[in-house]
Amino acid sequence: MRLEKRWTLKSADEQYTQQLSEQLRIHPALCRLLAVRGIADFESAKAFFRPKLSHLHDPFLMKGMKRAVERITEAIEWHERIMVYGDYDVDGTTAVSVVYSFLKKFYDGDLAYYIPHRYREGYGVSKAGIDHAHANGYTVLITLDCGIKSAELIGYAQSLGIDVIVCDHHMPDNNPPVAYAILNPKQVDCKYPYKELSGCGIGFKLIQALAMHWKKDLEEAYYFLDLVATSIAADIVPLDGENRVLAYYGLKKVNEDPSLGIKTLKELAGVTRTLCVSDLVFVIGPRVNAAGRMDDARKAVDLFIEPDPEKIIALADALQSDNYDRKEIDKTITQEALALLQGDIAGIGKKATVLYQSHWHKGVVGIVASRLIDHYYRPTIVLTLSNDKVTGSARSVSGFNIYDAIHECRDLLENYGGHFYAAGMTLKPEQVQAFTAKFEEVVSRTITPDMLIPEIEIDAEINFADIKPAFYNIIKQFEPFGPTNLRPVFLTRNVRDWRGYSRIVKEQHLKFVVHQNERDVVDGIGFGLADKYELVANEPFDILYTVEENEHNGATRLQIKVVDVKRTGTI
Ligand SMILES: [Mn+2]
Repeated sequence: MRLEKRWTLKSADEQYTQQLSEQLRIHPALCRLLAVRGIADFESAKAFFRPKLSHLHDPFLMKGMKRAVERITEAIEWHERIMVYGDYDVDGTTAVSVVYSFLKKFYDGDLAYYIPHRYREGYGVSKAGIDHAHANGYTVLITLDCGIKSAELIGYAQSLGIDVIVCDHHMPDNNPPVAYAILNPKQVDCKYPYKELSGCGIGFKLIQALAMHWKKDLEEAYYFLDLVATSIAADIVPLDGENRVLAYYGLKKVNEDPSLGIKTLKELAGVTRTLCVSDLVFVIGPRVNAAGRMDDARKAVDLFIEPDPEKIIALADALQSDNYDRKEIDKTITQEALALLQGDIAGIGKKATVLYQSHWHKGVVGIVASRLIDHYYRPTIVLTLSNDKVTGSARSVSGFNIYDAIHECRDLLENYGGHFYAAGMTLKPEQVQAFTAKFEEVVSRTITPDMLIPEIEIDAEINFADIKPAFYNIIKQFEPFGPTNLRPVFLTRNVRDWRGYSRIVKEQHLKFVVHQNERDVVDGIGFGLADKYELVANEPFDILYTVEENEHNGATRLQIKVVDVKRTGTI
């Protein structure tokens, strides 16, 4: 079943579009794309199209940076024991790898890293971790991608004589920890000009500051940009501002001179093409994450900090096999979940999905929740049993704040946390039924009907005649694509099949050969669009697509990747 989608045109400042057209003298649709991305004039367009490492902000603009750098420098001078502590996901493990490896280059004293176990210790700073640091004489603890919400535990560490440097990008609440230093641009009194760094991005700013303070070549820090780019992709942070520069140079490193860990993962995955942001999300990310989901995330860090190529191959193999297990489990649970939903007659018309099975694997419930939304487009929670507690993950649909909805059910929960689009919770098994009913009640009361229809956002309307190499060459310069800078989606109205050439391929897909005004024939592919064949073959329609380059027999040519079609006159 394919869900009908609503089409909306992204808003753009008309004055920006106008000004850019005059200054850049490129196609007005391209100026609109820039305006949609908040770019107003020639100078900002130039910075966007030509990212430079010199555009990176001064790390010392970040509150706490000077104090953090001085404390680490002192720790090295006095040969103190330093521990780098991070979360078990891609962002956390890359952050730990970057900061640990950088320090290792300049410090031959005691340096260790610590990743909490996903199931035994859970997310964030753990008491077991602090006790371990204290028992072994560590006096400086650098937390990465976590810490800002662990006021109590960080207070405990400080009371044991450990100086804690928190590097986190999560939103601080009104009970921030009293740490030795806190690096987090989302603190209200932090003047740092860019707020959307990943956790590993904050770790990068720390090593950039250390390199500056120690008068080292900045290349020593830039060396780690492949891991920083991986964290940006996997943590789904915006791809604008400083993240765009980091991702741009990080991808360059991934493709031209990757660290051995990334290179080996890429080879094992059998990928030979030039990697883009979505490859970091779908090829590298899952393999790094699989370690923590299936077993122990320390394998991921070891892969990135290990100098011995043979050991790297063994570690990458282990991640590859964890990822294989993860995929199998993910597939089985998704099938079971879909079968439950299909069999649930009483569930028809519900505004939310809540599913619970005690035997489901805790490591994949979030992934499964996302997959269910592709079939049943509504806020979704998938629950399982772990250590006598019910625990689960929530994923939302565009525009609906799932964290707020869960917060409204707090009297039935033991614990919960998260963001607008994703959250997690634990509850007692006997509360599952009440929670399911309450969540449905809250969602049906607060969600608007249009939020339950998947949306496709359009960047600009163009004619087929506009699709030319010069036009495409500029689109290419919008890369890397990612959140806030997605591959542009174009609308062309009133097109028709060309001489009956459009056809269904492999039962599910639709091969398009279409024209506008009896000329400008364009071809392309629409994955999963076979059910639109009757419309496409017989009637005029409006079409949404991205423009792609296709290599065939050594020649490259442009074609379109069709996202959706609707009968002309219906939008
Ligand atoms: Mn993170």
